[in-house]
Amino acid sequence: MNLKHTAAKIRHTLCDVSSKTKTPHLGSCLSCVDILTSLYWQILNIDPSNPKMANRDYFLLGKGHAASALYTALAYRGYFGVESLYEHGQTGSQFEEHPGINAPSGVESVSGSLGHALSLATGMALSTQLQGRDNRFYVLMGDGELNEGTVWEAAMFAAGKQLDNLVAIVDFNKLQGTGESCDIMHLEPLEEKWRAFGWYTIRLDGHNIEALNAAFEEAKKQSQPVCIVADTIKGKGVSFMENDNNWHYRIPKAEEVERAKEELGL
Ligand SMILES: Cc1ncc(C[n+]2csc(CCOP(=O)(O)OP(=O)(O)O)c2C)c(N)n1
Repeated sequence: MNLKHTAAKIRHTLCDVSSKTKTPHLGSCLSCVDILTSLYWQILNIDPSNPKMANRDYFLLGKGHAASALYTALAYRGYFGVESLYEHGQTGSQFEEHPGINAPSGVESVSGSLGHALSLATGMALSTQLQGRDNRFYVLMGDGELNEGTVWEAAMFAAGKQLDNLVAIVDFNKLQGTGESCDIMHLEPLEEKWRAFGWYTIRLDGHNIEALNAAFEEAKKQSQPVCIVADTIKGKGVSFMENDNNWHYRIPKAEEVERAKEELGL
């Protein structure tokens, strides 16, 4: 399977859905598509026809404002039809702008208030270990999300409990809603911070799907929690959106979606 093509299709659908449903956070979504593609197509032990499979792996989206990226990956992975993505953000829809309690099949947790997913996953990972089960837990956080103190409380706890079934991924696109992440909070040296908290760390290009696949396999061999610091580009894949933080909120016009489609080679 050509995962680069899968990622390109997801990116185009994200642009189209944002344009047609008038929903924001497109730059945030495009940033994490390759991470989701690696996880959902290569790494996670999941079965879209049996979404509650007892021994499944869990993905928790910390940066809940990128819900559309998760919904779109789930749709292409077969959890529901791609056409339902166009209900995104509409009144009464399951596809809320941040995943809610009625979220569609495959969504494992509510999110939107940044900084809670790692705590949630830490509790789930510990409970799973205590029951002698082998589910694994993957949490995707934005770099701005790391401003939240709850993240570091969970980081300390997870390492103390040697949760070797827990992987945190930081979508390190260097931007957040209102500016540059390292200006707003002193994040670097980021890997060293996670290591000091007792985590095994890997740093990589978050748009290199092969490198992501290899890193997630490496993570499975560790006897402590793993943090993957993924260098990414907000708006990745569409030249006029890349590193332009206006696309945290901006909605593309139909002609911009067409330009994006061409650039994505579709
Ligand atoms: C607790 C909390 N505070 C503030 C917000 C508002 N908010 C939504 S997105 C965002 C920026 C997030 O930046 P980052 O985590 O770096 O994600 P990116 O969109 O850059 O990928 C903020 C502050 C929120 N959702 N939750």
